[in-house]
Amino acid sequence: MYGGGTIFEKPENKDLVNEDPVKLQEFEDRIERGEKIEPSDWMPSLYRKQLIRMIEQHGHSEIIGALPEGTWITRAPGFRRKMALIAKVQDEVGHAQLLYSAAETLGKTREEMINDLLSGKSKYSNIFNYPAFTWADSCFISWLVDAGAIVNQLANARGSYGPYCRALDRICAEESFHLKYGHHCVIYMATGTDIQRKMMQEALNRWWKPMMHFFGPPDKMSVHTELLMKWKVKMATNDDMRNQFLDMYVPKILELGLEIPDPELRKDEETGKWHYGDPDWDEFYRVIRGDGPCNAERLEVRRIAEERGQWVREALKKAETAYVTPLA
Ligand code: FAQ
Repeated sequence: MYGGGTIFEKPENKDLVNEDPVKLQEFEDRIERGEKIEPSDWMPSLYRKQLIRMIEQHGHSEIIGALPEGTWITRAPGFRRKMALIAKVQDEVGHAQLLYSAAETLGKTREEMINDLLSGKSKYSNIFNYPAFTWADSCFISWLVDAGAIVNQLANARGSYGPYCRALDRICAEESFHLKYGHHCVIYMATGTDIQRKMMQEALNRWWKPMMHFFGPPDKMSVHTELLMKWKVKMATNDDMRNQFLDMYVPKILELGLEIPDPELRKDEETGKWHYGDPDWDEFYRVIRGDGPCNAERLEVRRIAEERGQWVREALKKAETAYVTPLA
């Protein structure tokens, strides 16, 4: 399914060998000084390539991420929950627009990005390939998946590429509302009837492993981290972000009387690091290669949306041309 070519190999640094060493040094000095790199600035082609990969994947994740929650709009329990969920799903799609625009500044067109998503060449977050069976699954996503996204995005918003950082600032502001909404939904379920509590616990059991995968493979298996951290595209390693998430959210989950489905989970107070059971990394790799429970369905829904929206894009193009054509 995945056709990305260099999957899971260290990115070849041959591009760097061909770069002008003086320009490369100036670029790295600017990053070291904490300056932002802007689209018209000189940058090594590998920096451009890596940013496109990461921002594009992030954009796809937002748009595909709207799907599992989106299926709950018609079934949300009550009008207020329905309105909030509609607004949240709209926000996620809006985040994709911001991210695609940021990636476009690096030279890849939106059409190319969408084509690469639909062909399976580009990735999107593992977690959105799991089904949202019950309302509690939707509550889990709104609280804890958004929480994970915020940990990652707050860190990377301090990174080096101006357009990505500015998009992340805006996204984080909106995500913090999602987090409050999601937390409220989970509190309501976890402090509700026996059936509601059971539903919430079952959702937590289903989503915990994909949530551990969400931050990426363990540092020792990560292929891009070293270079991306050097160039301040990533501002924390995968393990550090996972650890930060556990630090912040394990107490909040336990406070609600929910059980985390990992008997090995414990914090080493000396190192400040969490120890957790193997979340089955083989499953992670299978899912991101296209073989998860909902990969085919997610891409098919996107393909249909693309097909049905074609006439709108064509009409917009025609309207644009009509507008600039001088009257006879
Ligand atoms: N899923 O060397 P690393 C959201 C791939 S937004 C799929 O460690 P890297 C909002 C990785 O691409 C969620 N693939 O990679 C929302 C690479 O393969 P490649 C998305 C993954 O880039 C909430 C290979 O594994 N957020 O949720 C994943 O240094 C609620 C090796 O991995 C972002 O995209 C994964 N989880 O670190 C929406 C943030 N992890 O490309 C709706 C920006 C790794 O060589 C509802 N991205 N892979 O073929 C990042 O921060 C980084 O790209 C990481 C991965 C941390 C995700």
